[in-house]
Amino acid sequence: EYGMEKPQGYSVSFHYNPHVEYHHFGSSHPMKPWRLTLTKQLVLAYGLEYCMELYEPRPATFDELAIFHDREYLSFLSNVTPQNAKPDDPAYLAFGFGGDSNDCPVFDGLWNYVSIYSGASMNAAYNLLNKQSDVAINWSGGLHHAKKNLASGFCYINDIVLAIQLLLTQHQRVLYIDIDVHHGDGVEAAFESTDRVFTLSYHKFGIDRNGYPFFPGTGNINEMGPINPANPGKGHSLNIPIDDGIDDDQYKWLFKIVTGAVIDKYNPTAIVLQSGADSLGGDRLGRFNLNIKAHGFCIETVKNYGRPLLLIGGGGYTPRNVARTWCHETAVCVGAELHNNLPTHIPYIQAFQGAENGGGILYPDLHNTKRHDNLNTDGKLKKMVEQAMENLRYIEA
Ligand code: TV1
Ligand code: CA
Ligand code: ZN
Repeated sequence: EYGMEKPQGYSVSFHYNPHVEYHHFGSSHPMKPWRLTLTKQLVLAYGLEYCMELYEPRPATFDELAIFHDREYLSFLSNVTPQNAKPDDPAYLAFGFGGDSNDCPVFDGLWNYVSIYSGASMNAAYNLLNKQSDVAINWSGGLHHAKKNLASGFCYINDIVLAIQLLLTQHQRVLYIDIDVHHGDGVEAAFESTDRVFTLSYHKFGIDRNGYPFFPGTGNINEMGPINPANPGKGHSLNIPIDDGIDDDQYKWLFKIVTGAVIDKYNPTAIVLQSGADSLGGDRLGRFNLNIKAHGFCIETVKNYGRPLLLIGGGGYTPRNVARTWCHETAVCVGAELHNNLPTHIPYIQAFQGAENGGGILYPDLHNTKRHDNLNTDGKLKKMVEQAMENLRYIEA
């Protein structure tokens, strides 16, 4: 509604099945699918649906998910319910369900939930393949920890791997970029034996005061894929480990220089960007101090390379700020600037109002050094960038 212009010949598609919203991991679980309801409400309130093509994708089928996942794992996942689950069944724990952390609970409609978010990522990938859009968005996806036979870190099906596999049918080199605060280990592992996918993850890395590593504990700067010289995937992963409290300027500098170097050297023909919103300041699980526009800067930077782009969600545990960020990033994709005052006629407006909820504006200040002191010095970050550049010696387009 305010100054939105769609650049000629440039198209954005939005892939969303609203049934994903009605699933619950359990009341105390930090993953809240209704953050997608909030996101959708903001996107609609700003009129962004008029600036892009909307799709309501069908759920993915068992056979479609089996392109990546083991059938035994999928059989278990498709049959398990809160009623029939046996938490002492060895298969239950071996497939990653329940356990002490209960990161991956069995809840009502689990199979429906995973097929919906996966179907949306696959539908988005097909849209890029058919050249129906230049940027395809699925905020319900981005579940980067799932392995072919293992649920991990709130992720059951790896929709990112499935989407990349589709892109590989036409693209020789696909770049995967992950700005979720957690390491994108599942995607990295899935493509460790190929040089046709390069994975780049920015994340918090380190041991906490309680002695536990920040989840999943992998992704140090020296982890760059297999070291066996016979493996073509050698050197085709780059990990950027970051400490607590990184600020906007540091992150933007780091992202621009490292991502730019990877795109220049690897020269991908398609890019998949996981935009986990748990890297924002004030996230319930995250440790960074980023503001919404710094997070969005990463999307804009990648978009400006003009390659087919699949933009997907991921983590994000302070729902009102997840919604703000993904609404802003949808606007970045269509080239719109949004009014800072939120439209007041929208459902769930209370979730954004009051000083503690961001004062009814789209861009509240999330930089909150009281929660996470900045342990990243410019000197340390500079050294890390030097090391990252050194790691890129394996790739030459
Ligand atoms: C049930 C109820 C589960 C409350 C899990 C936070 C909960 C967490 C819960 C939680 C929680 C994690 C670990 C511990 C490894 C385990 C979507 C040593 C308040 C992409 C996944 C983080 C992040 C998993 C997913 C992590 C993503 N943190 N309350 N669990 N064991 N698990 O640390 O990357 O964002 O926290
Ligand atoms: Ca990451
Ligand atoms: Zn995360």
